Amino acid sequence: MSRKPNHTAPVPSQRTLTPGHAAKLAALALGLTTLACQKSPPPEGSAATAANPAANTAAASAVSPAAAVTAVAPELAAKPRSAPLPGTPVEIGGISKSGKYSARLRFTVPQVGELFAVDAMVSLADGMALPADATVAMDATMPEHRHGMMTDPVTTPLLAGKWRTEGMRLHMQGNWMFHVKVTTPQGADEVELPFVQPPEAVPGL
Ligand SMILES: [Cu+2]
Repeated sequence: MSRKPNHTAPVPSQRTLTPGHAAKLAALALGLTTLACQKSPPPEGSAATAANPAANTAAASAVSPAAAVTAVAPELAAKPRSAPLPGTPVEIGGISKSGKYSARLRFTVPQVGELFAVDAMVSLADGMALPADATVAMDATMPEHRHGMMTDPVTTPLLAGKWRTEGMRLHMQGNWMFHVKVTTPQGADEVELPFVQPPEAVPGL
């Protein structure tokens, strides 16, 4: 299944700039710096590996001290090479931090920067249905870069136990964390699911 970016709908990040959005834009500026650094990770052990981190750190620290954190782990830049390619349907799942809830996510691996949707199957950890008044929300962050998405995804119930989140957009390749936030009368809890966004496709490959 190929999901095209929606060119006609307004892009969420272009709405009125609230303080929250401004923070996200600042995070993007930070992210773009890192993206440029990670686009062509040199083979580990090569001479370029030793030279690049220093250059990256210098460039990053000109933007923000936080950006320097992203430049110190060249092994993380190599991980996306083994990730499923864009267009691949994937399913990831796990149990919430305090063990209350279970969430499984189904989506098609997006291109970097492509709007996509995620379907979430959420239940109690033992597989029993959530209470009818349960709410589910979805977010994604890059913990190593200390930023989230630039969009504000919207999650709506589809069927019993199933929710769909529209408006997800991973604007960088690399290590993301999906956060499925579940709230019921028994309490709020969060399922964290790691996902590696693969790099942009190389033309001709
Ligand atoms: Cu990032």
